[in-house]
Amino acid sequence: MGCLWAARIWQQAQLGGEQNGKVPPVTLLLRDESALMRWQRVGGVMVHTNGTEALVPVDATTIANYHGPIDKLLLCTKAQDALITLGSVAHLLHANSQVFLIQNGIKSQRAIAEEFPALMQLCLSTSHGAYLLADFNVVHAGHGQSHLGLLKNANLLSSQEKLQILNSLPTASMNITWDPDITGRLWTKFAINCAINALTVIYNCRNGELLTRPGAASELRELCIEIENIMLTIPACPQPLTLYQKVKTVIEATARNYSSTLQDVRNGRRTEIDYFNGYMGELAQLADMDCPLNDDILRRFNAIAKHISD
Ligand code: KPL
Repeated sequence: MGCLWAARIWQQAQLGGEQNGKVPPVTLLLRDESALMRWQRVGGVMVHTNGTEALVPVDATTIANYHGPIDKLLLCTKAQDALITLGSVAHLLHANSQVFLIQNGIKSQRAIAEEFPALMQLCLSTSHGAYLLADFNVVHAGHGQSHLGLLKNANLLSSQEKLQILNSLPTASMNITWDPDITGRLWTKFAINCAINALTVIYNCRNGELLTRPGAASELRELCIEIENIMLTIPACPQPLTLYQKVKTVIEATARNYSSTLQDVRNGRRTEIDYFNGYMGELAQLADMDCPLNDDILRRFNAIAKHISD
């Protein structure tokens, strides 16, 4: 996702720059020298879209070598790395910096809001599909939609300011619209991920098969009921959530896809399960509720995927 967004922002900046004679810099902040060497071999980000490819000469450096300041930061880490990564560049931000968070779930966004209360925290929720063919070679697979909004103080910005923010982003290529209730959207998406992702690993199947395999289909229904009850304790979550209907719609739209969590497990990558069903368990506990099916699903998931540590 980081490669795709960096390339699309660079292309957008180029268009804007052509109009006003000034191209704002876009820099990929990489975690270490070895990532930087891999980027140097490509010389930017190669974007593959609909059978065509284009080398987008996005600049890059390591976090350690970047001295800022950062006006806009798009944080493209997994949920579990978001807070610590933000902490590692926080000294480069200033009072008017805008931080865009694109993580799955909502736990990491809430943790960041608590740790950095003064930060302008914009959250992005996107259904664009992207995967890496090789280092810095990204396929923009499914063209979806992106929603952007403020996690806290939703009314903080004027219409003019929202427009300015949207105009600084690749609104057309990433299909971005402003969402006045991004928090509700993130809670809903979180609940949907909790219903789908772990089950696709347990049944080792495409999203669509969760509706057709008898065992999976009944567990999915029961899990949705359990999750919906927990979500009733979250005032910021839209009520009624009608989770099963929403999950069914998403599954039908992505029937041939493998969930991001199953892809992570198959590729030996760390998953975000602690930020999905793990967090759901924490929320149940906070509300003094039991969630036996979610607990059982976590246990079965971990038996399959616990060996993965990175
Ligand atoms: O967001 C997804 C994911 O895979 O993480 C779903 C909604 C399950 C679509 O695949």
